[in-house]
Amino acid sequence: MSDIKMIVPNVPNVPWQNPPEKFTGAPIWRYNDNPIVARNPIEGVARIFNSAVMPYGDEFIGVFRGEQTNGIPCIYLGRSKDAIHWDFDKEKIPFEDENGKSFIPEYAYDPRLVKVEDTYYIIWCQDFYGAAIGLAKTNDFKKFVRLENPFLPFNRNAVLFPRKINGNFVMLSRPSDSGHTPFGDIFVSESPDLHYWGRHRHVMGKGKEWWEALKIGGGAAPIETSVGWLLFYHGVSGTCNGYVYSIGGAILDLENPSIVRYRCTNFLLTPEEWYEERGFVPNVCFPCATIHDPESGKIAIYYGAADSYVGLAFTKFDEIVDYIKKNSVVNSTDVEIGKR
Ligand code: BMA
Repeated sequence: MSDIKMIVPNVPNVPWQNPPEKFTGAPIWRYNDNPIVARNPIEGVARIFNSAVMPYGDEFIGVFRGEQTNGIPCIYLGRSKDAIHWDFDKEKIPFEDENGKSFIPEYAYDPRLVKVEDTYYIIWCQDFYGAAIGLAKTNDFKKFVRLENPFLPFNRNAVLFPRKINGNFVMLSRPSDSGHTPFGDIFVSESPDLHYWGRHRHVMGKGKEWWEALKIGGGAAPIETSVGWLLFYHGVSGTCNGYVYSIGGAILDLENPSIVRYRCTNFLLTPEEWYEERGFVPNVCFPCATIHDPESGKIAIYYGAADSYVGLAFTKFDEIVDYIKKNSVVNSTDVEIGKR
């Protein structure tokens, strides 16, 4: 019996498929019937990928990046009984601002969905005189109130922690430029009220291993555990044939997440299957969410595949933590407080 645990509510109906007999790398395996969302899922939407899901009541709900047939990404709501088969709304999420005025972002991509206390937050990338982070809240998935942009441009990748730390909301983000940024480290910022953000700290930079040697970015919302915040993030290799996105794993300090306790030197999952290697943008595994159950230790990881599909992979909590710890290499900028 393992003495480490996830400090999260039970989700007994977490989607699951048993592991293969053995692994050559990390103990993480793909769902046999991947991809779980195929092309042309809704009228007017050519591809759904880089999307985030979570339990909602006895079922599941999610925010999905849908690339419309004009090529512009928007966020759509989806619901599912088993977290594998999804029904999508035909219309984009109808945000409104804090005065009740309709707000439809010009474009919106890579949404994350995180519950803090009793409220659900959607975090995504949108235009703010350049690519920046958008933020909205909902309590019922009917009314979606868009809040102030948390950060200045350019920043295209952010995810909120699922609880306040020392009384503040906490967000990971990756400052960047407006395009396909050839650099990028993960930073953490705090806010007492989701309007004013500060106390910015560096969390971790690109790795020295080649799979994450170009840039990194936050992925799924960190999972609170007795060893720290378990983070599945993306690491990018800049090859002569374009970027390759893999899934990495790290564990951040519980009370001070700018400190990296463990960081796996190997990728956990890298493009290997046809739906990861072939698509609108080949060679992309881009994690955006997990569904996890502390009782069984099951973790389901949702990731975008080749900017074309949604993929699902599984791991066991104690095995993945063990793998990350055994293969951990942290450098001086990982373990410092991240303030200069
Ligand atoms: C990143 C983001 C992601 C995308 C990835 C690969 O910069 O735009 O949405 O999945 O590139 O194209």
